[in-house]
Amino acid sequence: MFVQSVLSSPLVLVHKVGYKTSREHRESTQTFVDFGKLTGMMNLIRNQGAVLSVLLSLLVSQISCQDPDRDVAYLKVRLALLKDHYKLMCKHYSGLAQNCSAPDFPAIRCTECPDGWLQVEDQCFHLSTDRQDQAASAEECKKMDARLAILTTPEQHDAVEKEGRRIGGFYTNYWIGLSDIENEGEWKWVDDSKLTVPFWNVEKAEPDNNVSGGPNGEDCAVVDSYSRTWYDVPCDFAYPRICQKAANPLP
Ligand SMILES: [Ca+2]
Ligand SMILES: [Ca+2]
Repeated sequence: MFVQSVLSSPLVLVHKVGYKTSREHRESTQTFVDFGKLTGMMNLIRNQGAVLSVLLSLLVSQISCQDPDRDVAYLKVRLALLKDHYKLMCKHYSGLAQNCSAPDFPAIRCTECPDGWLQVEDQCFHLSTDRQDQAASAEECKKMDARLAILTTPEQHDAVEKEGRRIGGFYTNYWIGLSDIENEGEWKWVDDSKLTVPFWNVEKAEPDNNVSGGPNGEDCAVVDSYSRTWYDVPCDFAYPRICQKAANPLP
């Protein structure tokens, strides 16, 4: 596993120059921080959420094996080990960053999500399997100390939609925290911020406020787990949801 290869690789290179006395030894022994490896380590930590997500997927796919209980137990142990390695790398990296005086040393904030949540950078996402209307879905997210998802990057879409396809199959829509229920055509997120980076399905001419589902048109948005795009739909339709909250800083 490449995580282990990075862990075992030397992060600090000690370069020794010729010396005769212990003092000369101290003075001539120079410590160099290998920035290339640190950058690789930083990227690895950032990608850790994807690695853990893959392992979680394996946990499910392995159920079809000959001895599913044993294989799932094994993968859970592997997952726990990877999480421990992730924390160790973060601690190691933070220690090196504090001792390094380079002005452009890239800072990272190591975080983790609760079990069962998908981590994308510093955000946690949870996809439900039950279906409710948009208002009830928003309340369910609040019960989890979260809110309906605000999807703003392709990386977030890739991650949650891959997870959506895994647990829900193709063509499954999930509520996100976006609506134009206050003013038609003025789309706002649940935190009251305006929509600035849209992912509407423009090939289907979305959002179209179609009235075929009811006279109120379509004032709430779902993300399609197959096309990675959004549709506006009637808010009282029933769909599963994506909840989101910030990841917790590692202690
Ligand atoms: Ca509308
Ligand atoms: Ca529509």
